Amino acid sequence: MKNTVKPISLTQYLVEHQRRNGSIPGDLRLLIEVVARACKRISIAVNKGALGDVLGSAETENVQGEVQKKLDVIANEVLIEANEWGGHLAAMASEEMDDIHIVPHRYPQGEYLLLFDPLDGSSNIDVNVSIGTIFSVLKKLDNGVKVSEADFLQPGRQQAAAGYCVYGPQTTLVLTFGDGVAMFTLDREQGSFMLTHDNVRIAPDTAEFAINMSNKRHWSAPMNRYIDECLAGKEGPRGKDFNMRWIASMVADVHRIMSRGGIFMYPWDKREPEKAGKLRLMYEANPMAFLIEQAGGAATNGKQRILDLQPTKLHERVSVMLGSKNEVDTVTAYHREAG
Ligand code: P6P
Repeated sequence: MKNTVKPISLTQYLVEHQRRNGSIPGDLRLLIEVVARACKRISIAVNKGALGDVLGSAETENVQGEVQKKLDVIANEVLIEANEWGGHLAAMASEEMDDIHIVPHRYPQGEYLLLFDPLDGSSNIDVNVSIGTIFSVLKKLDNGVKVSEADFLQPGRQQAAAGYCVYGPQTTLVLTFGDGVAMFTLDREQGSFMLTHDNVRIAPDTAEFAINMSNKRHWSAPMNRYIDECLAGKEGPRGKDFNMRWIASMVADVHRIMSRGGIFMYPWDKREPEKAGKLRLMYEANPMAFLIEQAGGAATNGKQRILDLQPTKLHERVSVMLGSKNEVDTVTAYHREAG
């Protein structure tokens, strides 16, 4: 993707965007700037690597039953501490915390809810592969009742904003407020995120798929049908060869799709049939689906639009197929045909 914009700062972008579109009220602008500053701090911690005693296991487990990495815990604490005093939030929810974190009474409460996976792909941390922070912003229900988990259980189409920050060769923040997608690259000399891409668009067709092929024997028939056709290449029903990528860090795989198209899939499989999928709806699939749709792509769970799913639990999981629209439509059609 070539850089086609004047590199203005994130702050200038947010002010000008609000002046132009009115889609970023003051508290939302403050929230995004605070999250961006937290991502800068996380990027610094991530970049220390072995020099900063931040690698390895924290010897604790999260609500998912996953062993937490030290950086998972650090990133979570950075986001909580950065966001609880500003008066823009009522509460937060994180992949790393069982329950919601209500803004303490010593601080003013705002109308927004912030959900995040503080460090997605953390199995890649110790081997120096790109990881990232994913976040989603909802508005508290206007019901005059004290904020609770019920306020968070809104379909993804209700999001006020969503984004991720990928900690890779560059630290890049990708944002949407529901009127397009913009990318900001961290200028470490200035310490500022600078606009490097605006109105990001994903091509509707692609020849690149991302899936963990080692799970193939556990997939459903339509999932196997779609991948088998991709693998059959030019001589097969798709009439073209496909390439494959799998970074095992959703943020990095999605960023590649944002940058050059593609389709990412983490489908249901029969190892744990009671689970809809591996990825989490509220703070992984919903924010990524919002961004992908805003860039002209599509995102389904194989049957329905992800952004239309009505959550029932804070940490519920979902099957995910997202990226170039025509490919997502094809794999979704196969699932629907299979019933
Ligand atoms: P697997 C990372 O743990 C994550 O939640 C996503 O970022 C990533 O796409 C997926 O899991 C990788 O899962 O089973 O391939 O290790």
